[in-house]
Amino acid sequence: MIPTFAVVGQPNKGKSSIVATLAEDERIAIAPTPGTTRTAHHYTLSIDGQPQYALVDTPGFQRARAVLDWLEARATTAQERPAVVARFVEEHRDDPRFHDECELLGPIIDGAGILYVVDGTKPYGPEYELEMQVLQWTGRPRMALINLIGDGDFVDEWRRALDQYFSIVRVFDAVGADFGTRLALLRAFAELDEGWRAPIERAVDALTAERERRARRAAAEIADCLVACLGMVERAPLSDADASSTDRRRELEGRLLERLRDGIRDREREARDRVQSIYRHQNLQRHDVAAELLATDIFTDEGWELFGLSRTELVVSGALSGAVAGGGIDVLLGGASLLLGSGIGALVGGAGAWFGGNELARVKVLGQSLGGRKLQVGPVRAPNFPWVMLGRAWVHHRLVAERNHARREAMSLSMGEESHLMDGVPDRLRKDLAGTFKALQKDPEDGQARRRLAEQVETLLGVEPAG
Ligand SMILES: Nc1nc2c(ncn2[C@@H]2O[C@H](COP(=O)(O)OP(=O)(O)OP(=O)(O)O)[C@@H](O)[C@H]2O)c(=O)[nH]1
Ligand SMILES: [Mg+2]
Repeated sequence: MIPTFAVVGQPNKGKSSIVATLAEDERIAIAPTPGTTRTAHHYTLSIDGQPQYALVDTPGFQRARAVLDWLEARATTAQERPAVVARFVEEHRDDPRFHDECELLGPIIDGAGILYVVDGTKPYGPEYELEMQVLQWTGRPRMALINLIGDGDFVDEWRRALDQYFSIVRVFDAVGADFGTRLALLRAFAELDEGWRAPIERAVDALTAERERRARRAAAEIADCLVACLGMVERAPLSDADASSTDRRRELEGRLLERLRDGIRDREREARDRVQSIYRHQNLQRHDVAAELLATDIFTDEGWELFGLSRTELVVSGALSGAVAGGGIDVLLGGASLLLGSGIGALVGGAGAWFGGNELARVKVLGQSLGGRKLQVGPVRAPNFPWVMLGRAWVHHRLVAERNHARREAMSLSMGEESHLMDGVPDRLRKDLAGTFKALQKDPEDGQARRRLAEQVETLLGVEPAG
């Protein structure tokens, strides 16, 4: 049997939250109403298909006094106590009065360790003593977790009480705990029972290795998305009538540009979903954060200011030179600058933020022979474009990777007005990325540049964003 821990306590103390955090399961029901969990449920944390440990979510204690009375009326010596608890469960399986107690004691009798959860922001009281005694009667290894739900601080009095019944007492913030804190808690589990030491150590190693793998996979997804978006184009047949009327051609360009932007948005969304899946956060909401920056559309000045490079950074990293020196728009037919002043400013929400001239996307006319001509819009040429995409992906990854599975509100990003995300990127890495972006903007199929990008993104994911 893998190390298994039954998470028990009174209703609404964060038991399910602790299970969700440690089992990395975002589907477990967590709610502010007591009695959310009605039956005991096993959740196994597996890595690469290998079960590592299991948590049992249970309903809260309801009638500890009655249970204890029943137990005390039956056992005479300490060594008989666990058997008497087992008998209690056996005899009350179908008794609705003790439904919750049978659900929570069952897994313990079956061999689970006990994680007893209390809320350290509420005062200690004698009613808890009864359930601690019931747990003590089971004779199973047990640890107490002081969760912090509200604002009060009664941790010291809780500690004094819990120390009497539990070999290990820890403060553990179910919703706020980050990866390191979770590992520390797992290591404490290993101390509860000699038999759990080796499997828990294996689990800690597996989790650590898995975390590195996840970052690598996420970096690859982000790099793939960048490459796809840097090379993305939209094409449509260009009729003679379209070609000869400036208005009609501009209208077509506008439509294609809109399609290009949709394509980029979709591809970005797809990459976000994949990164969230890697971290088992498939259902984490992003759209509720509409007011928040991460949800801002990629094609806004605000997003570009925040996530991209500043003008100075663009120059210093060398990202600007080529694209801006090249300056104009690549028009193969007509010789006119199709995009300049053609309403693209309005389409993209102001050209100022693109930091590199007015050009957003390249416009080309392709193929003048048999198949007829085509108008092509894209790829996006603005020098800051890959930086904005990368900055957004970086922040999203950070939020997802750090996020604990008990936390259910939508993601939000708090960054100061003045903060500039990319300030946190080491100069060397920024220069390397600029070089790779330039290579990819020139040739999105450049295989070496693609590999370099995946590596550089992986390095970036390990950097703490500024702001
Ligand atoms: N701020 C904060 N809220 C928490 C924490 N842990 C739990 N909560 C909240 O407390 C409420 C109850 O959490 P649950 O995990 O459902 O509690 P439970 O003990 O499983 O409750 P029952 O299943 O009803 O017995 C939820 O609204 C949680 O979001 C915490 O560490 N910090
Ligand atoms: Mg619950």
